[in-house]
Amino acid sequence: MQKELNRQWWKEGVVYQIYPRSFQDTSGNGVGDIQGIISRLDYIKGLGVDIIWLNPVYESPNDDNGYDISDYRNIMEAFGTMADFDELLACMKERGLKLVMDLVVNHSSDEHAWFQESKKSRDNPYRDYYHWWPAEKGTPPKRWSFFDVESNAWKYDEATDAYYLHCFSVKQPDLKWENPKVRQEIYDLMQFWFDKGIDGFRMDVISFISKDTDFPELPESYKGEFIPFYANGPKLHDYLQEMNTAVLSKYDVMTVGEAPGIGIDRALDFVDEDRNELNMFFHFDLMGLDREQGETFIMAKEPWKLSEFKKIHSDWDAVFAEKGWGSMFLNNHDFPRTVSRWGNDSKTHWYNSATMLQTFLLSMRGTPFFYYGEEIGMTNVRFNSISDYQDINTKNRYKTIEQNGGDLGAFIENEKEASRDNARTPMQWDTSENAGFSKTKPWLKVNPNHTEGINVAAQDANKDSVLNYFRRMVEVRKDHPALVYGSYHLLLQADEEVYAYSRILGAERYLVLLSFSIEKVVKTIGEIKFEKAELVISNDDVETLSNDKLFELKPYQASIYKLH
Ligand code: TEU
Repeated sequence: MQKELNRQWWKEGVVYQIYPRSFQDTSGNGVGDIQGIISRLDYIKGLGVDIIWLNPVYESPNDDNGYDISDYRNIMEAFGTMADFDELLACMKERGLKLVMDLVVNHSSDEHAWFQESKKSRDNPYRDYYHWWPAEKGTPPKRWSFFDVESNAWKYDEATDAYYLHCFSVKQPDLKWENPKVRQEIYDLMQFWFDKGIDGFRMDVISFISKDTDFPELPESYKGEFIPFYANGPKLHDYLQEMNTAVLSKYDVMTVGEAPGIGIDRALDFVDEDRNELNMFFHFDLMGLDREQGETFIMAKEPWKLSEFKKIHSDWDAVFAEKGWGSMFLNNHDFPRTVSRWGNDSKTHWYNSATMLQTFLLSMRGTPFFYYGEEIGMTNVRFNSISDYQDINTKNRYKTIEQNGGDLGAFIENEKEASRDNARTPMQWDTSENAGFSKTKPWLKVNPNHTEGINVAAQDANKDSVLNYFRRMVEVRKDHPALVYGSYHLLLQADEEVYAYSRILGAERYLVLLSFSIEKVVKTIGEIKFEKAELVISNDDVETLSNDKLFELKPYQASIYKLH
């Protein structure tokens, strides 16, 4: 018997992520702003997407581009004012677009008033808002930091002769969730934004919020990988359930946690509807596929295998087949560009691979998240010189390698494929000097390929562009509930060239064929006869073969068929 669909707007919606610094500058400071987003809302609506996830726009000294918040109830000056924000929300509502904000509460900025108070004295009322280790207890047990030149998450502060914990940069002290006052502050600020009318939160490193505040020496099980260790805090689910009761349950909103360190074994603890925690979360299994495992972001020596790519997605789909719900993404502001990483951004294969990957995200079961520029196939910028990079992660790791006398040339080669700045270059609107992003020098260099067809103006005018394929494929998802709610069945499991699966809802059956090969391929899938199959969409010409059990795919071709 077919189970009930449990329809939700956030399952059916397509998400468009905007990194506000890089989207559209209207004030002329080289940094994107809220008025810029407003000016592009018709474009966004015209993509067919439903939900915007906005990276942080709150007041911040920008040590980590807004992920270091100094006031949760104010807008960053470079982005505009609260009046601009209210206008954005109103304009989005007029167009039927939903807004999901970033909630960054594992840590604040060290310039937040709470931390400014906390560091003043050991008996300050805000002392216990952060994790402090008094120096008379000796050096604190090792904890690893993402953005610290020494990779040390403890920073000594002379004023009170104590260390504070910062899992990210020294300017991002971790908030102490174990303190009920901190949790109440967070629930209050969430309520502040919900009362304005926003539609949800993407929750930054939510898997890290709970800590063992005794800070024991690392356990035996610790194998040099901090992320799963950080993600396994003792009270994590108590806090999420409390947050749900206190705030989330009162609104019809969407939540998506960023959950590094969470694998399929613990997935349902977050999103099983009966547990009242979150709607979905981002896992990082795919993002780790072509990286060395451990504490680094270094590219793996071996290329990734399609069979592994399929296994990750098939395993995650299976977890949520009966309960919970998944999310699908191939890149975001922390990872290189989709077409450069998972496809092929050479002139020959760029169009097919960019549109094939769009077809993939839009034909899988979880909610698809697209990152600005993905709809026009934006690529990695691959800066040659450290002076072009702005990202704290790249800059601080460069310093570490420099201090240790390591191979800086090899590091820059790595960053050309791995740096977060690849995904942060300004949106490519047209062929003008700064790609239509700004009238002045942008905060991060524009990718020169905006003059070579990778821009909105050119692609809008061309019916066979990546952009117009994206629009058509979004419509295909909307028109076929089986692509949203249907069950997923992997076919050709071990094949290293073609990713094939079916999506089935009631009597409706669809077959998705995705080639990841740079060669033309001819294959067969059991008894499926292509003569009878009805083509729904393809990004290339479809050949009819004389043997109707065979199908052919051009390099990076994607096709969806309705099966009868
Ligand atoms: O990122 C957390 C983070 O570092 C992971 O996404 C990481 O990339 C992954 O675990 C690698 O396996 C979030 C934000 O997205 C990022 O932009 C911020 O810099 C960071 O938190 C700190 O707020």
